Amino acid sequence: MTTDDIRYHSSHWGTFSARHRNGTLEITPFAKDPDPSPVLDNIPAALNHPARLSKPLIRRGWLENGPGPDRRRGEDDFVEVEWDEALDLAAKELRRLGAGPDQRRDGPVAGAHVFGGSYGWASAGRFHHVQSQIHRFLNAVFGGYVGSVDSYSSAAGAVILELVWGNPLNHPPSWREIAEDTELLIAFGGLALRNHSSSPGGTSQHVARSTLEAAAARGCQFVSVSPLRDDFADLPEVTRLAPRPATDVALMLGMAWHLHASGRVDHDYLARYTRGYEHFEAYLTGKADGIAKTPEWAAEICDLPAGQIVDLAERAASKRTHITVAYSLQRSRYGEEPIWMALTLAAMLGQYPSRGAGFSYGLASIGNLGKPPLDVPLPVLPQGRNRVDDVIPVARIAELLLNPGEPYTYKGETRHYADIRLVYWAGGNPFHHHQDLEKLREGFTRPDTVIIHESVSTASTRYADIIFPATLSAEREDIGASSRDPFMVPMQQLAPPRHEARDDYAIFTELAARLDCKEPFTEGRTSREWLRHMYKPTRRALGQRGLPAPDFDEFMLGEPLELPVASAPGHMTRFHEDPDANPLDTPSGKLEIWSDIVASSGLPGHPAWIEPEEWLGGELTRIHRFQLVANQPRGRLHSQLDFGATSMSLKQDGRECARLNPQDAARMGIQDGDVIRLWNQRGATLAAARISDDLPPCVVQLSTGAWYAPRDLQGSGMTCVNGNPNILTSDIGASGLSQGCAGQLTLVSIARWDAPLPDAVPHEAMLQISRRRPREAAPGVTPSGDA
Ligand code: PGD
Repeated sequence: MTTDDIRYHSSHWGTFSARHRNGTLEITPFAKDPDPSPVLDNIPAALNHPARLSKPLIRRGWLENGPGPDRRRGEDDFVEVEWDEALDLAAKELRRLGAGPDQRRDGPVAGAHVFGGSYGWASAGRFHHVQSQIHRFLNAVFGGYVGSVDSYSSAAGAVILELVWGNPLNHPPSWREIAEDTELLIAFGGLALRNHSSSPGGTSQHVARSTLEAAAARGCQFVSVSPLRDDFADLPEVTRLAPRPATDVALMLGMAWHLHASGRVDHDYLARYTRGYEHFEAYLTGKADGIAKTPEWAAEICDLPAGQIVDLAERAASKRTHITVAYSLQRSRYGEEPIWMALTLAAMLGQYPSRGAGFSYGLASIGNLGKPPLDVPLPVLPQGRNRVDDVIPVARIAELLLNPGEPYTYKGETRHYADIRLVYWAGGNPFHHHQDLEKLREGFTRPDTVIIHESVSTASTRYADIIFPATLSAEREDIGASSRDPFMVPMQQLAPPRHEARDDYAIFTELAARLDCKEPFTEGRTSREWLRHMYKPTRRALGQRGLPAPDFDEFMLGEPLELPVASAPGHMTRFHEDPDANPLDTPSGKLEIWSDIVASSGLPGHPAWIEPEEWLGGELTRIHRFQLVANQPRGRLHSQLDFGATSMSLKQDGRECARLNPQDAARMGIQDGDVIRLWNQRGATLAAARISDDLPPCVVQLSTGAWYAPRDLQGSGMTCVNGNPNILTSDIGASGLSQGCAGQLTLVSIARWDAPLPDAVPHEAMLQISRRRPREAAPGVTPSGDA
């Protein structure tokens, strides 16, 4: 690329153009993005960062002893090897586990012992999307794999809504309606702009801020219900309520009781569009359990004055009200309940059929939610057929590895965990995203072999046996597009691959060739031929609509291409027009305020307040007094590019910062900048204190994403010195219904760290890489037996 050569590219957190100037990559946000994300500034450091992986690596224990369960996984050093050797070794091991052309015929499938769920956000780009690549590869060589369903972002919410509202993807929220028609927007969990900044697959326009400003200019009022002030933009007309974390359901029940007691419930709406309200009403009034869910009852739980709860119910009933719930609320124990209860509250208000009123889920939690759907198909890489009929709820990975054959429940069914011999991961960072990381570490000792593709030495690579260095998205060309984003981006290559990194596609192709499965995996196409092939349906649809439809080469050399959006009314509008003709995709076809399936799962059959184990009103506060909010970071996406400029600017000496309230800090003698230890029964982490009025007493906030670096410190036990909160969070599912990630809220203790301070571990020092010992024995792939 020459100095003036400007190229386009896309990331989950924004579209941009780039050029090289004075030896660095200069990034310019897309001109049509009204509110670009500062996370873009993390990209330039990535290309040449010392944390980039330069050669394939093999864990020494695996190299010397062959595959098998091994407690040294995570402790061992790694040996650099040449590509051919690493590929030969990996292929030999895959073949030993059953991979090969035989798997393409009917019969037993070796993939039943392969975990390929491989959760993670990976990078933008429709072809190099590594989740699609890995699934296609495992289908081609193993006949399938044990997969995963739902996401860490939204499992409890998605599962409950699918049962009581229909697939949430069919009922997207609409920023436009909020800008134009909503009079009162109540946001449980706020509308955090830092979460809106990213969307899987890329986002070319960040519209939340301008939409909220437009709504405010029209007179719309906002209520943000969250312990964190910055969960909602700084706008006039924002009422901020900070109930105890995890008590939103009680607050909503108090509002519902007031609507009931003051005759404001719209029974016509309930009769026409919902099922089972009578069960909920019996619970609300106390007829069922002797406890009326009055505002006073709610106030005790939420630690808000009852008058504020009544006032909020009155405001909701007197204005065109839209109730939205953030994903964060359901990433907690019984996370299904706040989502279901908010939907029920909106139904009780009965305003749902009016434009701008009603209920939505995840409005700012994902950047593109709220934008209209596209009217043309997007490029897709087919994944092939998975003949293994076995998936886990995604957040049950540690249980899967630790408990083969054991039963668990999901959506009202009892299932059993598979026996996993191979874990193959690409595009995710489980030692960032999972809860109770010490338990996950134990789980990762169990398989015979763990293979990971990564661009950088994340914590997860330390728990692998074979690491293949992958290119960054900036080092390859692709097509950037996402189902609700109006621009399709030619992702032009910004730099050649660093060191010996290869594209995931190239790595899988080499392995497939060694396993005699190259043709089914590649179908004879190079990357560019795949892109050309995948582009065709979009181009054809554009042409059919009489819109500009550049050919593939023109597109790849051009600017982002604007795509048409659909204007047909959404399913909810049609349902409200005629619920019999356009039923919802639920068992009854209506909004279910009572669900037989939920009732059969062990949860109450209607939305209810269920006391979680770890909340500020519970017994455990006698031991751990602080509620940790482990939310999404503002300086990066999850753990990605943690070494980038924006992310590093928010750390102290390379360590993550935790915010706490001034009263708590004063009581414990903690000054801004002191290092504190946060701990509980599961582990400990060190973080730099930031004292802030933006959160209430007894709440501490430490975002996810610092690279996990556990050390066994004297007097502290297993302690992450970089500030990853997931050593503290609980690995219990949201409930036996959804088994969703419940990592958002945890009880912890805090104290100033006065012992000698260990340094944070730099990103480039996560792995111990050593040279091969002289005359090292040729590596074997004979299993070393159970350890
Ligand atoms: P990322 O940091 O995005 O986190 O978990 P996720 O695993 O998605 O990891 C993506 C990894 O893929 C990075 O390490 C990156 O380097 C790598 N990668 C990117 N592109 C490529 C590529 O092209 N090829 C290859 N081979 N690798 C690539 C996120 C998850 O964390 C999510 S979505 C949520 S919402 C959860 N949130 C919480 C939470 O709120 N609270 C807690 N306590 N825990 C959470 N964990 C979850």
